Amino acid sequence: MKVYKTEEIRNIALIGGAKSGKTTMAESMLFEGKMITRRGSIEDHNTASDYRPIELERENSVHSTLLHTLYNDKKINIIDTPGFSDFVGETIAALNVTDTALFLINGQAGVEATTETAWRQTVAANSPVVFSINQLDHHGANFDDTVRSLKDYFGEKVTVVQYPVNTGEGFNTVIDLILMKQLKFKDGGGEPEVSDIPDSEKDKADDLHLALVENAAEGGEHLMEKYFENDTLTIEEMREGVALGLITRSIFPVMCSSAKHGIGTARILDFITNSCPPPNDMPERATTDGKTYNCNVSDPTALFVFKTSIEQHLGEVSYFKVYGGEVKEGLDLTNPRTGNKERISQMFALNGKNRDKIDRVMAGDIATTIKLKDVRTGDSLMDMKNGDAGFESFPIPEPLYTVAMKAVNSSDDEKMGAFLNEMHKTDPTLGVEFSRELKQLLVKSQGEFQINTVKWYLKSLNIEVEIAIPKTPYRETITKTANADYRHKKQSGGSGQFGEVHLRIMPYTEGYQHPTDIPVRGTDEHDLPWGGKLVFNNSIVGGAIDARFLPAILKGIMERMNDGPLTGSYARDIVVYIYDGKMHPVDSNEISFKLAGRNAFSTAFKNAGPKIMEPINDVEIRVPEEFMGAVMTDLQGRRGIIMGMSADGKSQVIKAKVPASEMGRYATSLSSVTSGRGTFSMKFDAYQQVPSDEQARLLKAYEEAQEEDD
Ligand SMILES: Nc1nc2c(ncn2[C@@H]2O[C@H](COP(=O)(O)OP(=O)(O)OP(=O)(O)O)[C@@H](O)[C@H]2O)c(=O)[nH]1
Ligand SMILES: [Mg+2]
Repeated sequence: MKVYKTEEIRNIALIGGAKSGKTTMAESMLFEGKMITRRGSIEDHNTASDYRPIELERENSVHSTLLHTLYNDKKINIIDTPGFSDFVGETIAALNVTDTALFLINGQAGVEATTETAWRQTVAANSPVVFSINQLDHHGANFDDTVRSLKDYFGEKVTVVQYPVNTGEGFNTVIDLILMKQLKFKDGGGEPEVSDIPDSEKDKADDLHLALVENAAEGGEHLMEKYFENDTLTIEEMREGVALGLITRSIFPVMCSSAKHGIGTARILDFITNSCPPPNDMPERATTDGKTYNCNVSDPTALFVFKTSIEQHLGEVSYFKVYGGEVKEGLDLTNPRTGNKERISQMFALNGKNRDKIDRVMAGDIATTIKLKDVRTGDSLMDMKNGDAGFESFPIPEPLYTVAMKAVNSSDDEKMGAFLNEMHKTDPTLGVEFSRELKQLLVKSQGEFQINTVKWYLKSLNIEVEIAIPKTPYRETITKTANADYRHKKQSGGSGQFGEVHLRIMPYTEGYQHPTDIPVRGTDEHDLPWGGKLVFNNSIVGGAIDARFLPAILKGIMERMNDGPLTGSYARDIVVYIYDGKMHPVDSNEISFKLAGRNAFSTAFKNAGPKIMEPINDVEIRVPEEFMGAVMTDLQGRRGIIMGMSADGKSQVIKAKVPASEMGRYATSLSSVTSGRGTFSMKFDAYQQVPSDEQARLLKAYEEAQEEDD
């Protein structure tokens, strides 16, 4: 394969709503570029992009796929992403390394919930966006309505570049407002037949052309001047204006297509090569120590790994984009995260599962390599002559749906764990963690669909799993001061055990004051591994207890903090004063004081207004106006407190604080309450006391569980 120079490369992420036709469009693009000789389809299970068994079975994309095609002597790298919101991690990674998002809209459906999710990722990544309204061959397609809904949601910078003359069955003709020509495509694809705009379309074409010229002129001051001078722009000037406007997101061109019939594809590829920015026209990318790379071949070599997959016969495949210099087979680069050298062995250009071996990759290009020793998604490989830091990676979305997973057959546990860790490597949005506190294996995801994918893969390895809502990590604390003492005394045969501890506990708050009636001779502040503090004070007077027994007392108290007196959850935020006690000259030992400390603490705790605390999440929900009422009612049922509401475009944004224990299946409920239109994000905020009725319920449940254990 020819080596493509930076300016001959275009990097495109195919994004958009679920089932809008991205994979079919990728197929059509490969066909136009003669990368494949016949167009496969989703229904025939033979597309280049959806080749994995799970994708064939489900007839939708589950992973992103790297592909490329050739057009106008340019190499166009395409990352086809899945449209279901559960796989948003793939969209984020793809937008991070591509220079334009080709954003497909289903012409029958307009803006859908998954469209909005994808859009928000382009906002976060600041990506240039070109829309194509797809499926225009469908009898339900409506171009004008769809454009209106795009403008409603995404603003007036949405600019029509083409419109269809005939939609529905037989759709084949568009008016192109840059070329100011009519383009007629053959069913199956290929270059369109170009003709003058018929009289019947002239007025509409002129109006839309003017709107396009105005938006394109806004791309640059010099273009504005040209526009005022000549009342119009040339094709070249318009292309320049669109290219500039794309980068600053001041224009979002709208094209037309039927990916299934190959209609519009050739012109979209033409547009990409003419008006979409090459990698070196995009804003530079910074390393964590502030050096910048601009896809310049003469810079030191630098690449960023945005994806890892595991393929049969190949093992781990690392997908990378080159941000500086060039990468050649045999090159040694350093991974700043590990400090290790990594040698680049074989490299491949991909078209789904088809690989072309390549031996040079220039700045700006995207390719894959294998056999790296220890490189993960988000790592960089650098020529260390230029410093020692890698690139800032992309953000991983907070998990929205966490389940406790267990192998039905416990002998599969180890295999399941190993496989889940492997899945995490290839999909960082999938978190895997064994919670020692809850004694559960937690799998954190973006939704039920993603968890079902995990289950599908495990099943293919003959591992059946059970899934449950995870237990809630409650905390225990106190609300007032209490004293208690405990004497541990045992007389059995020869030597006995004796230890007596008097202690006071009070709630820890920032800037708390020591009491004035007892002295403080030493303070130990402990940050607890599960959050919060334990402050341990030596307030002993007159040598009532030897200082050498204090660590044992602390140990006893810590044991109880670990296994809280109310429900066995972790305790936190407590100040303890050991202010008196007794020793026995022979029988006192560490074990006695540990037990005395532990029991005195337990008694004091129960008298100190003990409270159960629960984790509260900050939740942000986006829904169309008409679902506000239903969503609010549902939130109240979850003990949610509404913190605010605001409008963002067509969506309403609700901010609320909701107990984590009430959010276990929220992804699924929100979807059913809003007919799939609602989306949300969620993040741990703080621990808060549970209401008293809830506390009574938890105490009772714990007591019953203890009795069962006995
Ligand atoms: N009529 C018509 N159907 C289309 C067109 N493009 C795609 N389809 C059909 O729409 C369905 C979804 O197509 P895909 O290409 O899988 O869509 P996608 O956007 O990749 O879907 P996900 O990756 O699952 O989000 C399939 O049944 C396609 O055959 C089109 O232009 N016209
Ligand atoms: Mg797809």
